[in-house]
Amino acid sequence: MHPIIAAFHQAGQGQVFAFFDQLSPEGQQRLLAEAAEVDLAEVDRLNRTLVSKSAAAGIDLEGLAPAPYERLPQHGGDVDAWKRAKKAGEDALRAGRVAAFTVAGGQGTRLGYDGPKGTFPVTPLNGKTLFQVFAEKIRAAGTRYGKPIHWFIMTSHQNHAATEAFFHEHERFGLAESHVHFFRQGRMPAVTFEGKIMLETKESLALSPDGHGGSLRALDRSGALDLMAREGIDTLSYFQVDNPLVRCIDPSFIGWHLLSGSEMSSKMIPKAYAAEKVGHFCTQRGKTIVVEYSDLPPALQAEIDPATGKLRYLAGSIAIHVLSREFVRRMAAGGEGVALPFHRADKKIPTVDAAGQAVKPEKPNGIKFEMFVFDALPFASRPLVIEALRADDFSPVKNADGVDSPKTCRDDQMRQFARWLNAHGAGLAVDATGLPAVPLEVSPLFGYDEDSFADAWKRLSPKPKAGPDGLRLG
Ligand code: UD2
Repeated sequence: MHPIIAAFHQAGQGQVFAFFDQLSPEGQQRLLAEAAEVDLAEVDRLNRTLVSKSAAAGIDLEGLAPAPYERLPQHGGDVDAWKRAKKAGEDALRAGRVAAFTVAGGQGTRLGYDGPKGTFPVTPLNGKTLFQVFAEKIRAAGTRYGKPIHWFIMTSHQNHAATEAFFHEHERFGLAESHVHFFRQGRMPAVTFEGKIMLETKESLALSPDGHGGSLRALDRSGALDLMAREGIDTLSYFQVDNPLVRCIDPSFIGWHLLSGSEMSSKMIPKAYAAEKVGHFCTQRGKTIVVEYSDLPPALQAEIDPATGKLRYLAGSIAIHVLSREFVRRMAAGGEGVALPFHRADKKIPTVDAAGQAVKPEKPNGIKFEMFVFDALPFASRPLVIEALRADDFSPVKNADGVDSPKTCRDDQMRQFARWLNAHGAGLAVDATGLPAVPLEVSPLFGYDEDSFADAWKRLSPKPKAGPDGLRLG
């Protein structure tokens, strides 16, 4: 018997090869290759901790409290400390110590978009894609600090080839080939409620991406960390693919991280309302943790802090982090007690029945396992949370309509452009929410944040005026 098949039988997972004898030689090779990706000991551990009924416990709330964070100067933060942070971040950028890192392994399922999410058009007038917006921000920041910035992009098996092809087709939006790096995240097998690894077809496993937390081991496995070390990069600016407002390269944030000797730092924004779908920065037993919206009981989410009259668990996690390279390496290596936990999600998983016929389930029939990057926080020394402005950092595209949709995101981009312009006397008419009366778009290559915009605007002569069709800059 093939050693992989024998190992699966020994682990009680022999069902994976139930149809093996009926497969073509190619089909057999495919199944064996996928099976070789599976860490049977890890699956066994997950079966004991997450799948078995006795293991199904709620989240541990003991000693949970809101995490402290560094306030912005305009909200009472230390003005000089923010200035020092910005300077330190700019120095690190000039020294080429910082790389950008995007997790882009997810599919745009909720958005109903077929294709890598980064290829979705988002800007209000030119319809630039998410990837183009990030590429231009990164390119412009490299120019500003005199050092081209490396960009690492994590894809998944489903979208890797399409993502690479998209960048190739667009000549990486002007970034050098040597500075854009793609690598795939790992996969995990789905299991039944009895802990049996599931087949998707007779010749393939039901495999799915291992969550954005898989990015830490994927950075290591792909050689990205070694490349960074060779290039003198020790700091990663981490963001998600769905948020074009993000300051991909934020000197103040980078500087706060470096000056405080933190291994992992995060941005918070005050939650807009109790049920907003973001994580919560908390402390527990001396550690900083993020408790996901689906895990924090609604009563706690709605609790009011009598001292401020605001939500007690106000600090929302918007999935923007700075990570130290060697911290990522340590997390990836694992070892005694150092590992990201897996989370369980019960899902409808297309599979085959005992006769090998395709089954499309109507209710959840199995479990997927995912790791979350924020679960690295409790392992980091001196983790730091800093405040950010929603208007400058967060407007994701997640749903086809309603909140966090293409429309809300376009409007938020235009509000930001109007704010930048009006800060310099452009005199644009805006409504009570700051939305301009005419459409606007500022290219990141003109200005990608308040400072770079201000510099470009000062140089511009004559100053353009918005016509009835709006205004495009850059
Ligand atoms: C995430 C956070 C939430 C909040 C919100 C802000 C989790 C569990 N929740 O919610 O607290 O910060 O974002 O927008 O993270 N991805 C991969 N590989 C995977 C899975 C996801 O690369 O296997 C990427 C995906 O491409 C996207 C990001 O991770 O860039 C977030 O994924 P999501 O849409 O599943 O996260 P969401 O909106 O539930």
